[in-house]
Amino acid sequence: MRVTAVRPFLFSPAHRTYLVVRVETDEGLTGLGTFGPSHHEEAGLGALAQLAPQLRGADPFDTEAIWQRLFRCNFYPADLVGMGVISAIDMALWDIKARSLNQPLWRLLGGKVRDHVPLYTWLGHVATVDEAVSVAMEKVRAGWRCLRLGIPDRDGVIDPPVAVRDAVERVAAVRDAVGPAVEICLDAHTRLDLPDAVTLARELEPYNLRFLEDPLRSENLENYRRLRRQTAIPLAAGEQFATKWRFRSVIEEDLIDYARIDLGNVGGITEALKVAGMAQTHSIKIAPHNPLDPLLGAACLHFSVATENTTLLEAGNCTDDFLRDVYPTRPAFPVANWPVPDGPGLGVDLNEAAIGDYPFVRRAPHQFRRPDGSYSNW
Ligand code: KDG
Ligand code: MG
Repeated sequence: MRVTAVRPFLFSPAHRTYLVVRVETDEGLTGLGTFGPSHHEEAGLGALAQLAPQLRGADPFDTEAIWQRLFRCNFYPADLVGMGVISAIDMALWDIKARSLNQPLWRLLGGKVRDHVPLYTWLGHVATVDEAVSVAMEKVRAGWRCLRLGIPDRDGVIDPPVAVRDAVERVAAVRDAVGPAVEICLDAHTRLDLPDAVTLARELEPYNLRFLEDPLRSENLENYRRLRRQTAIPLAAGEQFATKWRFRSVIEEDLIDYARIDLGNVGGITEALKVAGMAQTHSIKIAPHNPLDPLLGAACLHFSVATENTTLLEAGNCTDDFLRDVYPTRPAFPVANWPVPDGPGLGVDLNEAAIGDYPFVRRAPHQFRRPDGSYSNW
């Protein structure tokens, strides 16, 4: 079997833009993959145009050799955008491999190590403490057993001390409402600098969180070393990391407890498996980052079924009705625990005709400010 074409699809449903890749072969089998770096999709299209010719005539089973070639062919090591493209291609190649053997993808990754994959769900944008409690209770009544809150902005302004107080207040109220048995995570989304991250971590310790995610910007790992020395709260990071090399320090220095591997950013399934192995040597768990669509969700599901230290998966946008027209087939989505899927490959089909209903729209990314008008991570 040989690769004959790599076809990109850039489209913008209501809430965000997607870049999906279909790899085609001379045997009629095709595979799908999704580009992870949000708000970089147009750059991804360009990077894909440069990399795709490397794939023509390749054997889809040669995922390791193809990964090496795509990563090194342009001399300069691939950055986040390049790795987003390599991730999408890699996912599609694994999809083809599994489909050619008529097996679910997890079987090619070593088989299942669990009977289902525990999930956590977002509370979404909640404007007040009361709303956070009411949404949390709604989720618990629906059967969810792990909830994720965020660091609230106030009308697009992130004033760190205020955001920290607001976040702690919400966690305290939700913990009080749901009780000790329901797990809570908080995603600080890299919005804080070290002093505020230390305050947040320490003030959250009494609420027994599963983890505190992205407490700091990911460029300066020295701050993770300093934060780690000042709190016992479990830390999670990694959604912004492209390649195993970016994970090396946080794993080897035990700076995190959960690696938030994003299969659309890190370098696909091939690279994610390597990071999971690195993490296992430090008893670091994996909680794959899954914010995009049912296609990334399916890749995360198969990966989670087959990797021992993946103990929790972000539910993401994978409900059965989400972009049903674009993805008519996908693993059925549950509440709380995702069963092991049994369809061939990733188990996702793409309806190209439906994509035409969502023409690409260039949208400005979220713009958060500090009170003085300076720019904040969102
Ligand atoms: O894709 C960008 C955001 O949607 C994503 O980063 C959200 O941090 C996030 C998460 O953990 O899902
Ligand atoms: Mg996050």
